[in-house]
Amino acid sequence: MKTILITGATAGFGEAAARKFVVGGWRAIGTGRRGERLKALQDELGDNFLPLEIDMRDRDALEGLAKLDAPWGDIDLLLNNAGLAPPTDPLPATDWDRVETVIDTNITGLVALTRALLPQLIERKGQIINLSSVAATYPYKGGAVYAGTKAFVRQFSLDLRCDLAGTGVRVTSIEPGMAETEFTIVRTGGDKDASDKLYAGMDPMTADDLADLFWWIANLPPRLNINAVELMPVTQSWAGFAVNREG
Ligand code: NDP
Ligand code: 8X3
Repeated sequence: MKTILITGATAGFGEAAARKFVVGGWRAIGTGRRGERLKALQDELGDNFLPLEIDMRDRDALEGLAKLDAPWGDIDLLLNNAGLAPPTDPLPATDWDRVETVIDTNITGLVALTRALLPQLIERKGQIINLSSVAATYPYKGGAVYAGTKAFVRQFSLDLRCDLAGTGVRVTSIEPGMAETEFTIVRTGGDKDASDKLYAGMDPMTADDLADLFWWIANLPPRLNINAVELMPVTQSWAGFAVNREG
């Protein structure tokens, strides 16, 4: 039986991935700050789901994930999914706490956890799937900090492959566009109406779409590395450059 470690399993992509992998016969370790949600997921999924209440900003706790007892310690796949965005306000108008939380979670936590798990992933010829975003490639107004963190994740994923040459460890950067989860509710500081409005009438991707993609990548032959996957709902595309003619 294989084991996946999913960061951010309390909502969205991570929660859907936990269901997909446990139902598919894997063991799943799920982390997040909301312990009651992890407990509910364990009640639903049973003994093959291990809930661990961990904040991505707690480096000691992240490093502890590399020292779990068997069978949980035999991690085959690290799904670096936990992440969030600050509001799309201009940077000077955005609370520093929000900015710092996003950078610490999306970048520092992800790197700390990956670094801690790499020795055992190398030993097991394991796999890493990192959540980047289309925001890593295509700029939009109010996206600077979030997009910057996701560009980091994309480049970190590609460069890590160079370090891991010859180890058999696979690394993938997933770069989704709009998917309806709690992402926009969190980004707007809890504004469910704003979130509903953003996704209204545009048939966004779902958390299950992403879980299906993770499952496909996890079950490919070990000779194959998917470097990066960029995906969007059919209804989302690009708006072109903005030109300011007033100087
Ligand atoms: P959700 O808001 O639905 O879920 C985010 C998850 O991340 C939650 O489980 C949350 O857990 C966890 N998380 C956030 N901050 C922390 C933290 N400091 N410590 C521990 N866990 C944390 O969002 P999505 O499922 O949509 O997002 C998952 C990933 O996909 C993110 O990295 C996001 O940037 C990325 N993404 C999302 C897109 C979208 O349109 N939805 C598109 C492209 C990329 P808790 O709050 O309980 O700690
Ligand atoms: C989130 C996708 O398009 O809202 O990463 O920036 S988008």
